[in-house]
Formats: sequence, structure tokens, C-alpha cells
Amino acid sequence: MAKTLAYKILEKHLVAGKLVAGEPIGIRIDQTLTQDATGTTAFLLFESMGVRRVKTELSVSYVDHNMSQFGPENHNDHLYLQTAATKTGAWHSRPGNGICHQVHLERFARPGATLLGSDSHTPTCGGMGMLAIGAGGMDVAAAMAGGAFCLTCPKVLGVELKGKLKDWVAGKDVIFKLLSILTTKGNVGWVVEYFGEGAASLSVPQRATITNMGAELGVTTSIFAGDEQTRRFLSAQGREDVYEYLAADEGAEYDRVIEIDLSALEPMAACPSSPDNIRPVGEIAGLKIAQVVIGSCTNSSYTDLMMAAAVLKGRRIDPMVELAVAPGSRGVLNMLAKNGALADIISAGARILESGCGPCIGQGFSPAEGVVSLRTFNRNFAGRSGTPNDQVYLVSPQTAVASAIMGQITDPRMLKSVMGIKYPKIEPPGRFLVDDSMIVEPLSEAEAAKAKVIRGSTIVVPDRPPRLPDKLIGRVLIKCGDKVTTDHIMPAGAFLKYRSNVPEYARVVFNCFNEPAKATFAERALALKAEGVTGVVVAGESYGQGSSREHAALCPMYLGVRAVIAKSIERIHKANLINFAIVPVEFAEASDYDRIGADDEIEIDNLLVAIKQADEVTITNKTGGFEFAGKLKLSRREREILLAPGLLNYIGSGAGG
Ligand code: MIC
Ligand code: SF4
Repeated sequence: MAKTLAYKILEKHLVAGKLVAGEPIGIRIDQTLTQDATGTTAFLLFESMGVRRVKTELSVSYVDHNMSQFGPENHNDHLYLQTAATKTGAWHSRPGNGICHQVHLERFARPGATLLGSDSHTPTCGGMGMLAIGAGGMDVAAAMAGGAFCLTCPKVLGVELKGKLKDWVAGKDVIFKLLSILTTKGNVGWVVEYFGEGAASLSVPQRATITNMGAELGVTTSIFAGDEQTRRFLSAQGREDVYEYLAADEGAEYDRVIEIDLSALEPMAACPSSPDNIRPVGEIAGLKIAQVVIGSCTNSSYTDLMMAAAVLKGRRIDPMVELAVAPGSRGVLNMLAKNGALADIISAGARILESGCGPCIGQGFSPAEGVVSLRTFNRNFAGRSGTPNDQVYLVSPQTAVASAIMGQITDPRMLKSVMGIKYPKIEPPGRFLVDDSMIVEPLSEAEAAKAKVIRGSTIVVPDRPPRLPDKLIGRVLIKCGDKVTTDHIMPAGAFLKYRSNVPEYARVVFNCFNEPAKATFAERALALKAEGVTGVVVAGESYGQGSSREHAALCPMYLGVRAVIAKSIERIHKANLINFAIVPVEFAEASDYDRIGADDEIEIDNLLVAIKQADEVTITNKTGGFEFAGKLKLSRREREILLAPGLLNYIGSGAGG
């Protein structure tokens, strides 16, 4: 039978279950990546497993998220990660070396392999023909220990790309188009596979932008073939030896096919405050802007930045606009420095930020109140920039640079008529400047035996989850609406530095919903916990969108939350809840959501029996005086993890293999 590319890779890595969409399967993981904001818990959990060395072909620890270093926390994390990684046999990419996805794509990704990363944008490497999946740190730690990664066997959405992108239209506009069709919800359990002559015309960095932002669709991953473009990119990185031709079989059948004509696409933008709020740039053109940032794991490749530099050369940005440029990797930054493009960017008035996540995760460059900020990033959830009620528009680097010069949102195709600027066609380099000196090699076993792990006092080993009660007596601590993201649950920005300290970080759970004069979510939860009452979260559709941060489960667990009742829950967040023994329940009847109020008393009797074997639980709303049904959509393994309780205990019991 003709197979899709995704299934070919899954088949090669299958260690448990059958390749039938919807069935639970386990796959072998070849490579893992962790970053500092999720990596410290991942390595702490890995250490708790008692495994001395990583068992994958390659594991890399990156520092890219938190490098602002206000107080000792971040640097403590860096030292811990470097010493823990190299001791346990992992590589370590030091702060300043670049954003994990960009560096991994350049230096480690290979077609046909599996990659599990503790970051939701891990699918970036799908641009290289890899099956690259984002997960919580606990799942990544388990894969580092040699365990299989368990997931639901996906359905495959084929996206046939026809034609060719026109000048000033970018890879970013392709994924915007798809987001406008599919939105950010309702896509759990799918893999997106791109094919067709249009796909073949896209370079690896353009593909990586598209697979990167596939994360915003909520799909398991996205993938392009390993082909001539891949070979060329790998050869320019001096890594042609890992190239492998890989594509779907002729006549492969997809569960659904969407066609996109690249030549019909126009520049688009994701308007505030969701990546699926898509409009053509032409429709919002003229809107005054105060800030532009070019960077992030979505758009900071050599070609993106060279294009921006060419447009900026000999010009100046608008005097009312602040422009920042954050190159995705030290390699790219070095190349721009050596070929003079960096000087063109600086002369135009741009501020150069470190090679890292920076403003994308609220580490500086927050916009002023009420102004419009244009970013080449992948997420514009409300407040993520660090400014409440922010107005963040996501755009391509082409649109960003045109707008920075004009001082208003500008369709970059207008640059020709308004300023006589021709589209600068940037050829990908035949040879990248390769310098891996900021990637520290793992220690040998003998060296590792003597090496010490440096763990500062701000790094606290997280608690294990307590057993679930058979009779859950709970209180609805919060009732939230649709599309609540993990940024809402666990803010990053100024609080990112507490990632390695759950008791401290837990204070800001649901911070954006806290009201100044009232007790916070954390205070209410801890007061109830002291009385032996369980906290329950009630939510609408697509709960837990966005990031893979398991703190969105770990911190609520610390506060005594034991159940989430939602209309639907996103893949990575649901796995994180289970890993920390919080029961994910879905409303059997969506209308029951309307009958529950914040503060209602909830009771679930015979919970343990239900988790063991039932697909439904009966939930009593004591305050409202009615019963309703909740669905338990759990695999056998997930049931066992909940009862263990949690993945760490499950693995410790020998069940995790
Ligand atoms: C993000 O883009 O939200 C992050 C920060 O990279 C997260 C990971 C994290 O919260 O540490 C992600 O995408 O998974
Ligand atoms: Fe970093 Fe932003 Fe990419 Fe997340 S989305 S990995 S914060 S650059």
C-alpha cells in the first residue's frame, strides 16, 4: 500500500501498538532537545529516574529562553544544565549560541529520524524531513532514559502546494493561509504533510517557518520531504553525510487534502490576539506602528535577515518606530557580521538583540501601552509580550521590514512603487559559516563519574504527585472560556526565572485572571488544599493551547488541583496533566459547561474505579444540585499513569519500561 511520509517514519520507529489512526502507539525516539525554561525540570526528573546516561542517539540541552539574568536564577539554571547535561551524556548549547530549533535544524536534524523536544515548536525540524514532536519535559526525560514516546496514531492531512511564491510573499504567508482555514482549535491528532511542486520550490528555512508555526494549529507535527532542497541545505552546513531522500509513496492516500496555490498568496498578518486571526496585510495597511521585531524560531534564518538587511541598506527606519533584530543563531549572526549586512541593519537604526528567544517570551522589548507592535514570531496571545492589553500583529520579515521603514503597516509589495525598492532575491549560502565551539560535548563515562552537577539554591526538585482520592471533593477554582493557553495558565515574561522553583512559580498560576483586590488563584487553592478540598478547573474548548510548558500542570498540581473539566483539551497539555496525575475530563454534553459556576462544589465518587476501566464519570454539582457526565478519553497506559500516580512513579514501578 502506498504510504505517507509520516507513516513511513512512524513505521520504522514503531515499538508498541498498531499504525491505525486513533490507536495508542509507542515510537522510538532518536534525538531529544530541551531548552532552559523546560529543561531544568526535565533534567531534574531525569535525575530522579536514576538513569546515569542518556540512551538516545543524540540529546541536546539548549539555553535560549532566559538569558536576561536579573538575579542569580537564570545563571544558576545555565550552570546546572551544562553540568547535568554533559555528565549524563547530552550535548549542551550555551547561552548566545542561538534558539534551539534554529540551531538544531542547522547542526543536528536529519531526514527520517524522530525528534522529541520539550518545546512546542520542535516540529520546526519537520522542515528537514524529520518527525519532530513537542512534548512536556517529563516525556522528554523518559525518552532520554530510552523509553518510547507514546502518542495517538495520527491522521494525515496532505497539503498540496502548487505554483511558486511571488516576490515579497513568504513561507510565513503559507502557514497563515493554513491557519485561516484550520484555525488553532480542533486539529488535535493530525499530522500535516506538505507535498507537490510548490513544496519542492521552498528552501529548508522557508519550510521550517511553516512547520514551526504548525504548532499553532495544535497538530502533532508537520513535515516536508527530504529532497534536493534538503541535500543542498545539509551540504551548506557541511553535513551532507546525513542526507537521505525521503518522500511519500506515489499515490499515498491522505485522510484529507487541502490545496494551496503559492502563486495566489499575498502577504498576511495574524491580528491581535490569536495566531489564527488572519487578515491580508492590504486590509490593515496604514495602521501606525511603534515597534517591530524580526527574530524568533519562526523567522530568523540567514535568508530572512539578509533580505531585511538588503531592504534596510542605505535607509533609515521611521523615527517613531523601534526596530529590534534577534538573529536565530550565532552562526547566522556571525555571517551577517562578516559580510557587512549587520552594519546595514545597525546603520538603519535597528537594535541588535542576543541570539535567543528574547521578546518572543516576554524577555524585554515589551511595547508601550496602546501601541501596535509587529513581530515575525508565531504567537501573539494577549499579554505574552509583557504588556497587558497589547496589540501584537504577527507578520513575515518582508512585511515587518517594509513597515519599519514606513512607520505603518505596509504591504511589502508597495515598496517598489512608493520607494523604488526591488525585491532582494537572497540566494541561500553555498557554505554556512560553521562554528560549534559554543556546543559543549558530553563527558566520557569516566570523566562523568568524577564530574559534579552544580545545583544552586534556586533549583528545587519538584514534588511527586499525591495519590488521587476515590471520592474527589472539589471546588471550581476558576471557570474559563475557550482557547485558554498555557501562557494564561502559567505566565512567562518576568516570571520565567522561577521555572526551576515550583513553589515560587505556582504563586502566579492564572495570574492574568487574578483581580487586584481579591485573593489570587494560588491563595484560594492553597487555602482549600489545607482543608483537604481539591481544586477543579473548568474550561471551554481547546484548553491548554500553545506552549509545552509542563508547569501549567505541575504548578496547579502543587496547589492541589486534581481535575480539569473542559470541552476539549489540547494534546501536549493533556499529556502533561496526566503525567502529573491531574485527571483530564471532557464534558459529555458541551451544554453542561453553562450550568457550572465558579466556586461550585463538585463531587466525583468512585473516581479510581472509573479511571481504571470506565469511559465516563458521573460528576455531582452539589451547589447546583444536578449530576452530569464527564468523558475520560484515556488509553490504558494513561489510566495506569494517573493511578501510579504520575509518570515518574509509573516508570519507577517498572511499568514504563
Ligand atoms: C513558547 O514559545 O511558548 C515557549 C516558551 O517556547 C514554550 C516552552 C516554554 O514555555 O518554556 C513552548 O512553546 O513550548
Ligand atoms: Fe523561543 Fe519564541 Fe520559539 Fe518559543 S516560540 S522557542 S519562546 S523563539
